[in-house]
Amino acid sequence: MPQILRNKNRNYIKMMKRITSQMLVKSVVIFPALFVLINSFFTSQTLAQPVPAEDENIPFLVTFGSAGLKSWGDDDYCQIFFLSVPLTQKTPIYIRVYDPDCGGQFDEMYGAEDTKTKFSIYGGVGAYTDKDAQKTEPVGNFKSGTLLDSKTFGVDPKYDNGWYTFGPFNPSDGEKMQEYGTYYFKIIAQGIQGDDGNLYTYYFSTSASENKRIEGSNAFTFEYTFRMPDKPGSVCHLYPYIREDVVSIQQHNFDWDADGQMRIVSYEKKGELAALSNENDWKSSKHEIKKTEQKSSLDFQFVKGKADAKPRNNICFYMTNQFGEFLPFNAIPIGGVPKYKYDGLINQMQQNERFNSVKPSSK
Ligand SMILES: [Ca+2]
Ligand SMILES: [Ca+2]
Ligand SMILES: [Ca+2]
Ligand SMILES: [Ca+2]
Repeated sequence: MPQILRNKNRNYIKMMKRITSQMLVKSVVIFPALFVLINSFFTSQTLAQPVPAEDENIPFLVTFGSAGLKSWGDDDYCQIFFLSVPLTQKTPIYIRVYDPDCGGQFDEMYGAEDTKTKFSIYGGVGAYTDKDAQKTEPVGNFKSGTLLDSKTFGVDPKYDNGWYTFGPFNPSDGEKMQEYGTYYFKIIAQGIQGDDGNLYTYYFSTSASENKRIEGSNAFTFEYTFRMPDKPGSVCHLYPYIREDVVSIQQHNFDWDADGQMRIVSYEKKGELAALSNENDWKSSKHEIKKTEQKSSLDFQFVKGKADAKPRNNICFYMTNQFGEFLPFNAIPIGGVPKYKYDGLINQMQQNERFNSVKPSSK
C-alpha cells in the first residue's frame, strides 16, 4: 500500500477509535437519543388509521345490546380500543365512528329495533395504565381516566351508513406515556340495552369532516369482537405483538361456528392450525414461540369456510402469553406483516431462476 494511503488508513482507524471511546463515555446520553431516533423513525413509518385496518380485512367491529344472546357472537357487549398519538402531534385529533346507529343498513337486527350503544372517549391519567382497562372483561375500573365525551345511539337514519365525529381533542387530553413517546386515548363501545348487533368501524383522523390519517399513531385492543366477511374463503388477520420474554402464547376464540380454519403465520410458522370453537363456546390452544418470533408480530389468520361458510359470523378473540398477560393487537403490525422464513427465499429463488433463464448465452 502506498505511504499516503497507509497514513490515511492509520488516521481513519485512530479517528474511529476516538469516536468509539467517546460513544462509550457518552452512552448514557446517546442511548436515550438513539431511542428517540428509532422511535421517530418508527412513528414516521406509521399512519393511523381506519380500525379495523386495511391489512386486517375485517369488515366491521360488532357490539351487541346487553340483552343479546351470547350465541350471536358477542360474549360481553363491550369493546375497548386504545389510540396512541405521538407527543409530537400538536393539532387536534378526531375520533370518527362509521354507522354508529343500530338499525337500517349493516346491523344485525332481531325483532324490535330496541338497541342502544354508548360510545365513550377517555383520556387523562389511568385511561390506559389502570390494570382494569387492560383486561378482556369489562369489570372493575375499566372506565378509568377522564371521560372526555360520550354519545348513545339507537336507530338513527342520520348516522346510518354515515359518520359521527367525536372531538376535537387536544393530543395532550390523552394519557401521557413518556416512555413510548405517545398519548393514549381509550374508546369504549358498550351495548346498554336491546338485543341487536351494532356493526361499526372507526377512523382516527386529523379532520372533523374527512378521514385523514394521524401520522405516527396506532390503535390496539386486547380483545377483538368482529364480523367475518360473508364471502367464502375470505381471510382476516390480527397481528398480536410478541415481546422478547414470551416463549408461548395461548389463543382463545369464541363462537366461531366451526367456520373454516384459524392458523398462525410467522417467521417460524407456515400456517400452524389453532383449535376452533363452535356455537356459543370458547376454545383455546397453546403455541410455542421461538427466539426468532420474539420482538415481532404474529399473523393470526381467520380463514372463512368455502363449502361450509357461515353467514353473519361474529366472533370474539384474545391471546395470552405464558404469564397470563393479554397481548395487544395492533392495527398496524409492529415490525411489519410477518412472513414465513422460506416464503421470501422461495420468491427470490424463483426470480433468480427467471433471471438466469433469460440471460443471453455466453457463446
Ligand atoms: Ca346502521
Ligand atoms: Ca331487537
Ligand atoms: Ca351500526
Ligand atoms: Ca359466531
